[in-house]
Amino acid sequence: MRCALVRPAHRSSGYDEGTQECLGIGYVGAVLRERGHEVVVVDAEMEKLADREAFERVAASDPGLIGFSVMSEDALDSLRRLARDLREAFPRAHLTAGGNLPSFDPEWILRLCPGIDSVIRFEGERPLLELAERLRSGRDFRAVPPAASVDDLDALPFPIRDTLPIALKNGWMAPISSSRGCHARCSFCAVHRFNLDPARPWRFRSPAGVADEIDGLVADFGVREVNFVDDDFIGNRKQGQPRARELAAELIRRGLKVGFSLQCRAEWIDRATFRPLKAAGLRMVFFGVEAVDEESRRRYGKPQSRELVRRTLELLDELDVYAHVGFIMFNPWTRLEDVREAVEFLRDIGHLNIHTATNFLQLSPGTPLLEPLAAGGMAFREPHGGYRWSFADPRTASVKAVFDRVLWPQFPAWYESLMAKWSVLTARRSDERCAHDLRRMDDLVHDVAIRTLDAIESDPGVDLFALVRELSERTACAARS
Ligand code: B12
Ligand code: SF4
Repeated sequence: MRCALVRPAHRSSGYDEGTQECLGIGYVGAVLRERGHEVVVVDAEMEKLADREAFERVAASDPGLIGFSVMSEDALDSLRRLARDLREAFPRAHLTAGGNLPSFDPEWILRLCPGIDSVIRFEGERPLLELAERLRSGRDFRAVPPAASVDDLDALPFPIRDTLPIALKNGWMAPISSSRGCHARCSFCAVHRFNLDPARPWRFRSPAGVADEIDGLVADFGVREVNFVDDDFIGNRKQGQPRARELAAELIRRGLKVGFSLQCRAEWIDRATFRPLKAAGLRMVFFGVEAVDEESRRRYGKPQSRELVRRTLELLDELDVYAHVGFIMFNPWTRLEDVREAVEFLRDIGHLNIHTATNFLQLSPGTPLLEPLAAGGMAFREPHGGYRWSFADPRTASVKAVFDRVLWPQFPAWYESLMAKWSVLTARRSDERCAHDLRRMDDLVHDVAIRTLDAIESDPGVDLFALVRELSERTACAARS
């Protein structure tokens, strides 16, 4: 069967020029190809294709099965248009959609895109293959068995890498997935619900299999850096830390001089595991801090202590591994004192920046916190499909509005310096200039945050337009100097 796998273009967030490869398509495409189906990949997001161009690329492959990969509602406008036009041009083709959003909200996708025949929920390898086989042999597609998590990740073929050359040319690292799922149950994250095997919330590949895949990426594409997209690369102490150490040893044994980045929970970051990872090429670690005040930590289901955060950062610093932290500054119940406490803590650990200062709770379908908020009338679906929520305290809404208006215009410059610092880091030389620019912008964030909090705390009725104007002028001045 001729299959086209398509990532629709996303609504632009203004700074995400280009994007890394879509591994979801890579994995489902690999199982189709392995069983003799022809697969064409059209990544309209990565190639910045207009809908018409994406349509023409898909149409040129004369597909019998079209599968859309949809991560978030940002893809919905383009998905809707493509599905409509392809339905009209290929009335006999089967159109399906998979990925995070269709997995958690299949009815919404089917309602919004009447041209789509089916939705494949959760891990798509087995059901998409079954669908293609059924279509090829003229059997009823509705009898595809329900979704289940892949039990043996080592048995899956390596993802197809049709778009990797473009991603590498655009400066992206090769993504690689070495595990799926996570043991934790953070209420702002849907990963644990995407996993359908309660007995094994975190499934992992063997170190040898991962090293083989990296070996292939080096040999076939000249890859020098990979980004592990695992939600929690380490996963647990009993199996996950030894696995990480074995992988490090294997990469060193094979002489694979590949730099890599990963994300994991702070509680798994210890010297015994991270020293060997560093020796094997680890350059950057992302971990979530998310909140410091008691109430938010309780609501997020992420009770890690400040001591753990500090210890983790100290260790990464000692190992010369770049640390990147996630933080959710605003949620519906955030109080002014929580913002102040967070700003000072982040400043103290050196991670107060435009992103950590402005980031807010994002309610994707499947996220546990969405349910009580929607039921309590505090979260609403917007016409484009995303969710918006409201603050319990209007003063916090004012603080966020000021942060957004004053700090967001600086985001592109900050992001550019961050990326420059990151590429400088990966190239293993230090660049004082990037570091200086970033420090200066971080100081600016602190200044804006404290002035905003002081102004709104002392007078909740303060003229916000005047405050934004004053802070924007100061910020623009400081940014120019
Ligand atoms: C890399 C990544 C990105 C990349 C995009 C790369 C891409 N499209 O693949 C970037 C950085 C751009 C990104 C952005 C965002 N991301 Co993101 N991202 C990830 C991450 C870390 C890895 C994705 C991945 O490669 N996984 C490995 C592959 C194998 O799994 P998969 O993509 O789920 O694919 C499987 C199934 O979904 C399905 N499938 C996928 N495509 C298809 C297609 C068909 C036809 C079929 C049948 C099946 C199918 O089968 C695949 C194989 O089993 C995940 C976390 C994770 N580990 O999955 C978060 C994650 C998917 N992202 C998330 C979010 C929230 C976002 C953002 C909204 C964040 C933001 N606020 O900006 C944006 C939205 C992007 C957009 N504009 O739409 C959430 C989704 C929440 C949810 N509802 O489940 C996740 C789960 C992170 C998290 N812990 O919360 N992201
Ligand atoms: S936020 Fe991270 S640690 Fe928490 S459930 Fe999601 S993947 Fe796991």
